[in-house]
Amino acid sequence: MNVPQNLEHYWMPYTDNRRFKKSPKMIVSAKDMYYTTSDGEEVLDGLATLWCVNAGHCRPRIVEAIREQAGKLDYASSFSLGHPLPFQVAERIAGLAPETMNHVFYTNSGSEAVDTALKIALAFHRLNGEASRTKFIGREKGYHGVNLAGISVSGVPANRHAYAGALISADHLRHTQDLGSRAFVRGCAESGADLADELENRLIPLHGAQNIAAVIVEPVSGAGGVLVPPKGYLQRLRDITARHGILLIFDEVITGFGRLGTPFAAQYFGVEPDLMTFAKAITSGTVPLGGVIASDRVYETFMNSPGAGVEFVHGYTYSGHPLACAAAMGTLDTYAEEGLLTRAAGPIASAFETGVHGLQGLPHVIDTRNLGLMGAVELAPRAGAPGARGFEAFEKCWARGVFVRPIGDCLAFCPPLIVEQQHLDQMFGAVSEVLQRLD
Ligand code: PXG
Ligand code: PLP
Repeated sequence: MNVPQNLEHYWMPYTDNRRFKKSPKMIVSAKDMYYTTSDGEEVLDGLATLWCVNAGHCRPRIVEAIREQAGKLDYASSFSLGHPLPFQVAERIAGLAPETMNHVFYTNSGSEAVDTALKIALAFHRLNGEASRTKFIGREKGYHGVNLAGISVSGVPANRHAYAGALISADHLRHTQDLGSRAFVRGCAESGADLADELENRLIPLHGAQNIAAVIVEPVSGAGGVLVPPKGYLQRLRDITARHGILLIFDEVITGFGRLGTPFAAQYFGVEPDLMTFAKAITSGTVPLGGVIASDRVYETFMNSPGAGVEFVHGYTYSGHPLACAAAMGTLDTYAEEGLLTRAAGPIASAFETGVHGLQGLPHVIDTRNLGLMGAVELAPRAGAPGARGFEAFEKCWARGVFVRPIGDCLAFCPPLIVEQQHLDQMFGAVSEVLQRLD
């Protein structure tokens, strides 16, 4: 296989470059549930790569849609011009989204989707004569991408510290994890909805509702370690935000497009936010595409704004890119034809749950958790070396031909939605063998 000799010029994202370049893990091709490495080994993709390849790799309809589009209309801008595909994709997304959420603004990534949603919230309040609503509320352990506004609302400490002076105004709810009373829970915990009351009891009195633009949360935290909300928690956030004129944003970059067995997590939980972000699985990871879905109320506020001209002063060169939209069409076709958006509500999700919780009792395991087709096992950290045990477990799983993601001392599982029992057996079998022998 063709492995580049010179690795120096690529400054790799979110990577220990020095470590990687000493011993590179190089993927050269992929099909369905598996990668092939430069050594010719097959590796099971246990994380839909980065929580996005929901249809599996190199699926024919998606490949064909991209190929065909590249030769037909390679690029056209969406700034005061149009081309058909983004309209068609938006109609399909609106058809999948909750009833009152019908308007799609495109970005190229989840990070851009988050910044876009926050800007929509600010501009929305200004149009309503409430320009003092500029503060955002995020949540500890939340991940909202890497742009400056996104890391301001995010609650992963390592992503924020180096940029502290440049963050926008935000405060944070507590996260919902409690290893004391809610470890090894299957799905949503019965207790803990009252954690949402902190918004009304502490944060709103502290900052003043009239100064708060929006609350942003992932329905299920992903990159923070797969934290599943307690029953009723998200509904309570909805009730409180509505009472105080605060917008609620669901960051569905991971949960969107079938991860919980419904098109969006909003439907799984039966809670309608004002704005939802998406990215990743809209194209099954094939071509960068993200966006924000706005409720009718939010969209109409912009469309009814006084005067003529651009209603929302925002947009990316590649918003609604033809290749990305073609990939989205191929992806949505694949999801529809194979019933993938509901698969995580069926028997395979029960088998996944059994697999995740089957790790309980193995050495170092302090929690197992799951919802739909996302889950995690958490290991006790080594004294003085947080994350070391998790990273070693990840490397040993990779050596056994299974890719799962280390998040500190957690291993996260998020397989493509085409996953079958034999893949679950392979994945949890490898993890179990590794954990049994780990220091
Ligand atoms: N919001 C959420 C909820 C995400 O999970 C983003 C925004 C940002 O999307 P982009 O496309 O800009 O990366 C994400 C992305 C990890 C990991 O550590 C997770 C993500 C990205 C990279 C690493 O598991 N999620
Ligand atoms: N920087 C410069 C100099 C630009 O001209 C542009 C876009 O025209 C951007 C940044 C933003 O790029 P994008 O629209 O791809 O986000």
